[in-house]
Amino acid sequence: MLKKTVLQKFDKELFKNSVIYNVKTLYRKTLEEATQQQIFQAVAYAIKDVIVDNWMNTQKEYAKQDPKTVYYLSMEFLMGRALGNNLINLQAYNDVAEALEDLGIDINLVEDQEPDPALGNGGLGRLAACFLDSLTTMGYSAYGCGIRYRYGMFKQEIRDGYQIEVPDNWLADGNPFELRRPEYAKEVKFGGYVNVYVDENGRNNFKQEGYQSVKAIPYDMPIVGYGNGIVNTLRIWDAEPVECFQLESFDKGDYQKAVEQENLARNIVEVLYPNDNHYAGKELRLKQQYFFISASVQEAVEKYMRKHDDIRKFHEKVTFQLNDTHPTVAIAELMRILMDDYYLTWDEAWAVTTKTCAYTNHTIMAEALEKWPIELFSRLLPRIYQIVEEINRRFIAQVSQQYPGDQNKIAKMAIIYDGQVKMAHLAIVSGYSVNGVARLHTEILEKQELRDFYEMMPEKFNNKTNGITQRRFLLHGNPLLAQWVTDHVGNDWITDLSKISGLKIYAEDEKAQQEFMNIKYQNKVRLARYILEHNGVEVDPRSIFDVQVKRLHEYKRQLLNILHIMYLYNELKNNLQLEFYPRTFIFGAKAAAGYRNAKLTIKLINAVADVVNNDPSIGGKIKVVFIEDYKVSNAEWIFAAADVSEQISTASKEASGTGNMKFMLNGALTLGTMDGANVEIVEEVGMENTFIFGLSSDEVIRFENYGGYNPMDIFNNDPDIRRVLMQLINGTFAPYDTELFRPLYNSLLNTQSTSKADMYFILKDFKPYAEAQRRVEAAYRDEANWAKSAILNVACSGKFSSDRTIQEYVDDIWHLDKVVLPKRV
Ligand code: 26W
Repeated sequence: MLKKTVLQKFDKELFKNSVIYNVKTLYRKTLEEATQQQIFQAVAYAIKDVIVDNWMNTQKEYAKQDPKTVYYLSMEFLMGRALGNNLINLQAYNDVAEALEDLGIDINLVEDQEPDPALGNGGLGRLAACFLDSLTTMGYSAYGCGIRYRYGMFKQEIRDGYQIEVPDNWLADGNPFELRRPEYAKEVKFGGYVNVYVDENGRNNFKQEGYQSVKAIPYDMPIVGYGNGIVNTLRIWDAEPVECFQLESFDKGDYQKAVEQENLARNIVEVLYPNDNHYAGKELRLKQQYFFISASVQEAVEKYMRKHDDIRKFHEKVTFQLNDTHPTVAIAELMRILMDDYYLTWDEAWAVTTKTCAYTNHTIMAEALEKWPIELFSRLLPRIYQIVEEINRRFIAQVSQQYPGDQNKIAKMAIIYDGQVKMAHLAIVSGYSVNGVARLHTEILEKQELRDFYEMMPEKFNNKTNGITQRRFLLHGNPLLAQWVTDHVGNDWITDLSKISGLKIYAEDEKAQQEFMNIKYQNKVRLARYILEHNGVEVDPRSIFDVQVKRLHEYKRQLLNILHIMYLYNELKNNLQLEFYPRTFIFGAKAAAGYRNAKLTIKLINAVADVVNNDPSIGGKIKVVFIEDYKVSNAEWIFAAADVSEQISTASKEASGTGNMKFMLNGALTLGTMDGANVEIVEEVGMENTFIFGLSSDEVIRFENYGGYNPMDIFNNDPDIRRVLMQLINGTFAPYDTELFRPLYNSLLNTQSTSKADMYFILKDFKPYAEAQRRVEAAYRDEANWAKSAILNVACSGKFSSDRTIQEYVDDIWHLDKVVLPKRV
């Protein structure tokens, strides 16, 4: 087997032998006979061998140093591929690439064999992945806790311009990096009823009876820190039926129950809910939540008690970060364990719980708020519901005391109200910290959405502006630019992104500008090749690459982008001599499977692409490309190749955004609204190096509070906009079905029973957007000045490292101890 010295001081021959050995023992093949997938597996196992040594060593050191640990509780971890990232963080990427080359193997092809684990929807899940990378690189003890979904986010295929969802069987070939840990299995109980017994000490004992249960089995994935030998753990839980077949007591009832329990186990981790920002209230989803939370909290408590004897001091060694409200049952589960298993009093348990749990809010979209019907919640989690009821009862008493006679306060703030359990209220009341994910977002929480809570407990509220890991999104995703940055400012930026500001002095340097533009060009060529291979569309790498990649949602306004493209196309057709800098508009987005307008927007983008890309009269000046199956792996290439970063959400709606930061780091200029973290991007790089347009969040909120605006006024008064809108319903882009895009037209103009017309202010912001787009074109024509702005974007991106974000979480919320491994000989 491979020795651990291999990557500490890379031994090429040892590594090559290890790959050959693995192909032999895993597949009974030689390298020449092995398939690409088998070679990937063999390489992954060779690397895992090294990682496991570091992993054991880290955990041993943690046991010795006993640092405080954060458990990042999240329904989603959008990790992306592991192999390349692990090699980067082991500082072995180039060595391994060379060794593979010796064997006649292209590392890119090997990396491309790995399924891209998509156990997440979008921003929230990817943030969790960046945080684990930063926590580990910075030497903090951390667990990510989540669900090992059998099927992750669906794969997207585009057929006839429509999105088709294809199951993502990411485990089909096995996952070489994971470790099954059956010795840490936990039982999780659902349903039944709660009985109270008085025990011999006169204590009330609460016992859940008549329940169904599943066995939670953890699978551990290593999280490799950059260059520090530290390996943390992402622990994702699989479900198996509990073995309960006792043949003697085998009667009809037991058989029924056994089958039901088996079905429960099979269903619970089957699939990730592909909804982003939309709460659907499905029972299975609540089961998923309690399943992974109960298992994770049980394990956290047991692990603590293996080394300590006083559960009352749990919070001194452990903190739980709730990634949005999805894991909020952790609060009641911890209370349950402390009271029912460790016999703490309510007050003692509450003292521990409220010092352990902290909550991050990721959205203010009303339709995303989790509110479980009491009937469902109490039926599924009877003991947990009792505890939530008691938390609510005590909280309401407190509100009544502080605001005597103010029923309205109770109506607005209660945890249980109107037949519903409000998870955000539970998280705020029971946690010691509530944070938003960008300055503007936190301000909106404090002043609007959570105002009553902020007034009552201002000390809990704080902001943690999101960040991204430069290791994946520059060092791995854009090796050419990464090398160029290192050549100019040294390589400290890899673990301290503030150092990238050293690039500022090169912004006006002509040679640097040319080098930068050349790198961008090469990355555009790489992406163009990908687009040709995957979409069959030829795009010109000399054109402006204008990119919008993110989940498809009305508030993100992909519709604004495509309507503007229709407008540009009209302008060009009107005047074929128009001075027009060639533009490639690139989209990538998955729509929730049941989200009609989102799916129709994908169809519209593809329909416009069909017409525009095939109209010889415009001489290829506009190309529209919809990249199928946008995911972490192709995202890395897309960011690297972008000139323009479209961040055009309706102001106040995008909590932060993190794609915006990835574009900036890769030297794209932001075209955006003053929303989310865009505000802070502008603050860092300067308004003059961005293209900002549109309503401010205050203006949007004012419109919303005073009944909106009338988009018909714009329709009536603006012939350009009117023409574009008419093209939605006159068959310009769907001659075979002129009514096809009617729902989009209606969403902009018709006051329907369910929603306001143009809820997202697309028509209101249309002309300001078009004007900003004209500024983009003018700016791009001045290549030197564009290069200067692009370099400044890279140079000013330091704040947006998730290392900075994590350090703020550590300083203000978690108070973790930094671990340094002793040097190994
Ligand atoms: C219950 C259904 C559901 C599913 C996912 C509701 C809400 C969500 C997420 C909270 C949505 C989400 O991913 N929000 C995004 O979080 C990112 C990380 O903080 C932010 O950068 C994005 O602005 C925000 O939309």
